Amino acid sequence: MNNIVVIGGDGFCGWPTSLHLSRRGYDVTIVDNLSRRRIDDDLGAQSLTPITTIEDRITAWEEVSGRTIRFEMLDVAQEFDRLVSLLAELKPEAVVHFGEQRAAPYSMRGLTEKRYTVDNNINATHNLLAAIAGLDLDTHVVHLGTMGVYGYDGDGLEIPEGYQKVKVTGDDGTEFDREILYPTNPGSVYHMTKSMDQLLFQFYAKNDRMRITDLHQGIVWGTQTPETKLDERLINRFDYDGDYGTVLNRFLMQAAVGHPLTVHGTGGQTRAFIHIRDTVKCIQLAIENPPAHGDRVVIRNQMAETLRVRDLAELVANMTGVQVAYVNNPRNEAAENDLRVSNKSFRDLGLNPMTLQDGLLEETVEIAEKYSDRYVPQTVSAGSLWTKFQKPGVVSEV
Ligand code: NAD
Ligand code: USQ
Repeated sequence: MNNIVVIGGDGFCGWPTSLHLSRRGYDVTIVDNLSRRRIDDDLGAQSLTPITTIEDRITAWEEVSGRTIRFEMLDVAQEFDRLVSLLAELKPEAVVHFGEQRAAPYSMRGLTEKRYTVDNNINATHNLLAAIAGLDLDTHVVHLGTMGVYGYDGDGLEIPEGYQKVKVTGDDGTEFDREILYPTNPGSVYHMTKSMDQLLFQFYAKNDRMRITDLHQGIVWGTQTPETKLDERLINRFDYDGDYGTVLNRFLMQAAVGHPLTVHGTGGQTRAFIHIRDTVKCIQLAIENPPAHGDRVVIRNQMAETLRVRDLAELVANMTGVQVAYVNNPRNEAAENDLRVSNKSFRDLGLNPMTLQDGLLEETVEIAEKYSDRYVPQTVSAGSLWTKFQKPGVVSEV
């Protein structure tokens, strides 16, 4: 079986993906600069679950599975020559690219974080594409994009998988049919970098006939996969802090320690969700179903279901008895939106994703409650305000 490089393979999605692929016989090399662990230290916000060092993770995996994963500490955005040498040596069948700064609130904290997010994410993506093109490799790039590139001002129109058919009216009234990238409408500097990534992919697919899959993923929830459960040293990370904690993980953690659930605004925001177990399956499906040479970028929507934030809060509150707090929204986003999304392409490849109803209880008991003694109350508040017009504070508790 061929080599697979997983950039960002020490992260929340990257680690379980690396194990999933390794277990299925792929020779996995993790490339990571461990920037995420450094940001944890800077923010004083560690994973709720006790993650071990990357070296210990890899040793544990070898002991448990008999399979070897190689690790290269490398900054894809900064160390271009080392990236080129590694790719020249491995000639990977695919590179899975998770290696970006991925928190919207972190990207809106201040000028330093905005600039870091743009520099890191755009350079990382472009360096990867330029390296593969320069080496003339036949490597398939599988990138983790986000549902957020589409924006959240939906009115019920089903969001297609990346491309939109449009009619353009010329000066003389003649109508032309076009298919364009679905117009992007990012809601944070982070989401903006994912929108910019799309253009980089479009160019390299066209110019260099590179095979590229861009996965527009919804919010990932859950912690463990069958592989990360095999040994406690393999445990995946679980973030609940105001920057990196995603909404459901935050609510589960808050419920476990009796903190009122922090619903932003009215909670009318509808978002797409997928469990980490399905994320890893989707990556394998994407690797095994590459585009043909000369194809445009294949865009797949990677999500299982859509939910409104206040309904999510109600679900968790009903299960645990915790209060719900409606807080001033620190973000600049639509107060209410509909969201209908096509996920036909993964369903056609056989994905039958799990839903919140299937996994919430396990997540509450086996993660949020089990590790609640590691909870640091100071890290819970969402400190990043999107604009000077946003105000912190609780509006009401129910
Ligand atoms: P994460 O922060 O846990 O992992 C990202 C990893 O990439 C970290 O280990 C980090 O050290 C590494 N990294 C960052 N910049 C790098 C660089 N320049 N060179 C080498 N390594 C670098 O994030 P995650 O939650 O695993 O997300 C992974 C990808 O999936 C991101 O691109 C994110 O945008 C996308 N995504 C995540 C979610 C989610 O809910 N977590 C949802 C949709 C899309
Ligand atoms: N929210 C609350 N209360 C909280 C936290 C969040 O009401 O305590 C709300 C937010 O205002 C937002 C929604 O929940 O309306 C989702 O927020 P989130 O932090 O869970 O997700 P988001 O910032 O969109 O980012 C996450 C990942 C990112 C990924 C994205 C997928 O961090 O990497 O790209 O989900 S998506 O949202 O589909 O674009």
